[in-house]
Amino acid sequence: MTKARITVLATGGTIAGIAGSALRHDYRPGQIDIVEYLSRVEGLGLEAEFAGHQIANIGSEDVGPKVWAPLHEAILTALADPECDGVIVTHGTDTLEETAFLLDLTLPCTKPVVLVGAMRPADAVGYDGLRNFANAVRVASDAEAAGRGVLVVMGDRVFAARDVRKVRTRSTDAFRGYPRGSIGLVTPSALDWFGAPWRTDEVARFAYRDNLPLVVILYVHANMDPDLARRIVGTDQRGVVIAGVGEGNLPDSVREVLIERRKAGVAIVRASRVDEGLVDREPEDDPNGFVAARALNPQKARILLQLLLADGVSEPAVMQRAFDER
Ligand code: DAS
Repeated sequence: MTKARITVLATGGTIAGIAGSALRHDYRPGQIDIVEYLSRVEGLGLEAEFAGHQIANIGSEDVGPKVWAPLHEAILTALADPECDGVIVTHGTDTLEETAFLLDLTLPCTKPVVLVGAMRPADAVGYDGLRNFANAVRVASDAEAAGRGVLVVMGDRVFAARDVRKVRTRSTDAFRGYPRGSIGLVTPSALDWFGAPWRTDEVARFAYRDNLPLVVILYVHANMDPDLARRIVGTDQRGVVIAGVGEGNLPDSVREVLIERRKAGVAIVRASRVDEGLVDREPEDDPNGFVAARALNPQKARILLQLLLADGVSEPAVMQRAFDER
């Protein structure tokens, strides 16, 4: 069997982290470089050849355009390389869903692109990083993985980037997919897909840009002071994502502030602070000019809104179509 040729792009995180003792909980992310990491992988006997590149070596709480720009460029180079069958990105788990979704929206769906992390550092009892990586290799080596957008492999599951989110702070089973759940199950020796690819050979939905427009997330809570909303939502940002209560609800007094801001040209998207928070349009959205985030959580809704604004989209109806897309 010919070995798959996988490009591995390392950004840091717990998967490359070291605690210094198998019994310690605290650890430092991004301590193992890609050369050392791939030397540890060699012992697993995986059916793949690796070309490793170090993009960064940091905790993902610090990931932003300084990582995204070289990462996006390196993935495009790998996708264009006939000697590359698939791409794996090793990444911290804290903002993994945001990097995965940004890439999902700004890359073509021609070859597998898989993000993977770990919940325990490399010297922990029960380190999950090698298993997650071996699973990611199985997915990135499978031609059936293309045409599904960017994928995330964690805890023996395969998630679509649009669906995945971190739901636990401390568990090797920390990720869920919503609304689709996982789109496949994977172990180092088996891979089962649920359903066929749905974006085969699709071009990138948006251009990648470094300087995305400023969009804030407004977290709604009981007894919220409308003046707080007025202070947070100035007119210097181009958009606001509301992490609303329930199905994207907010106090009338705060809604009035946001209607004012909408009239001043600020784009308003209603999402939910609820984990599996589906937010559909409500009748008032039309006159208010608001957009419903549908199944996207606030942090992902923010990324999609930034890309729409960067593309010059201002009409709520056009924005809504992008939020309705799968
Ligand atoms: N260190 C955090 C991060 O880099 C957690 C992790 O990697 O899992 O996201």
